[in-house]
Amino acid sequence: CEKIIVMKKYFLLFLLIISCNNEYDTIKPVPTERQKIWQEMEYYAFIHFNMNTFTNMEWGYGDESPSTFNPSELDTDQWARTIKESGMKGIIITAKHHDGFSLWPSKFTDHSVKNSPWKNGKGDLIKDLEKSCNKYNLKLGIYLSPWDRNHPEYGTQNYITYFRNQLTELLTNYGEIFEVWFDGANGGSGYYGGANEVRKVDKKTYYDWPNTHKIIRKLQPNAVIFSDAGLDVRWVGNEKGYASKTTWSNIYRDSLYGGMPDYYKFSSGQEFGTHFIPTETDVSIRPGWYYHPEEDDKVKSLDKLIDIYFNSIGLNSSLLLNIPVDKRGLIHENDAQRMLELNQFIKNTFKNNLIKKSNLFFNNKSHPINKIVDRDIDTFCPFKSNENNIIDISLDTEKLVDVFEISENINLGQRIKEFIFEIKVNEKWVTIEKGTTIGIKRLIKFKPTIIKELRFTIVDSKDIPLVSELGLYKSSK
Ligand code: FUL
Repeated sequence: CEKIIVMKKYFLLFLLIISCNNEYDTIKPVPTERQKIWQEMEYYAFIHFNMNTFTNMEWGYGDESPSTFNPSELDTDQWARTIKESGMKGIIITAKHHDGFSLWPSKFTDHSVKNSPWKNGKGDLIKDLEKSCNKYNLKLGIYLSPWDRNHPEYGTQNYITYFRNQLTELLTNYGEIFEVWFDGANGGSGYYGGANEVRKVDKKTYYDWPNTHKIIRKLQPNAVIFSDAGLDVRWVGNEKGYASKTTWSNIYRDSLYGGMPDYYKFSSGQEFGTHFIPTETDVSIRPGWYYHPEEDDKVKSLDKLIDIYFNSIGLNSSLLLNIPVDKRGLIHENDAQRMLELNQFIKNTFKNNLIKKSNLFFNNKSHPINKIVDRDIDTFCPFKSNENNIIDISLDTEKLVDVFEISENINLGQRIKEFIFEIKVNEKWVTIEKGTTIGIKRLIKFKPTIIKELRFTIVDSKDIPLVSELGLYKSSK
């Protein structure tokens, strides 16, 4: 009889586990392991440094002589140190831009550093950068332009073989690569080995991307692939630093392709999209992607960068901030100063979550707040339905605040589609924001106000919403 009771107990426990799991079904699509790791990085650097740095161009034609590439004080340790001190987690380098010049001594072309005066042709900039990244504990990513205005065979199948050979070199000889970055600009006028003509390619079919992706998956299984169409990370749709207010990571991937003309229309993603492909917001700290001395006094202001931070990382996206390394081969003093200032702002603003000692009230009862201030995506508010879930928060004392943060557990699928955020001022509820999506992180900035009570209502959600993190801060600027 005891045996039966024990068996019954186990059976009931089993039923309970099943029913709990059913309550929080996975709502597909969900991130892969490599996307989860990438998404935690949030903020990392782009470096545009290549032939254009020396010709003062943005897009080289492809006829530049390798002898033009000649940095006087190139120091990748200075890049990595400055980037590390700026709170970024990695560096993506333009190994080859549209003009075709390669920053590593590729076996497959003479159009590279090996024919430049830099280090008497013995240099390998990607190797130097790999070492500096290791030294400063940063991840390394690779930008390899699919378009090549130098290569004589661009437009033919032989060029695709060349492109894949170069990709293989980059993914084999430089340690772990966290992101492979493919630009959408493709085909047009160029030098093309002296042909000096316009070459158009069919953007949908020419590159045969599925087979190139296979090479990446084989050589660097942990790397995320960026392009307009993913596979893993997609373009935010503009180069200004602003994600869309509505940002679903879900998208119908098969309807996208690199370089599609009206790509910006997809910035918001699609609620019922079949694939999970979060956006990456790429923007330069100066007007140009490459260094131009006349832009030394045009480094974006701290206020502008803060606004970009809130409108990228704060809108379910990552921030890829470009630093145009100068002709010396150094991050310019003006850029370095601004990068450090932004980091000070981020560190000081988010160091103290003022919500930590609050009373949390939802589902008609009080709950301990610890599980949603623990930075653990897998702990979340156990709501019961997908409509009108209200979270009431009462702070331990009145506080001056101006930033609200909320995250959902995207590991089980992005769900929230409509919310309202309110604060109580002089005994009256004031609506700060009526919004749509949340995703991995949403930051809401408002006028500094002294408050004791706040309320977050999830008006509508694809399924039971899983709010995993809340934060309240006073910005340091
Ligand atoms: C663009 C390129 O054409 C620019 O030169 C730059 O590399 C930027 C990040 O992507 O589409």
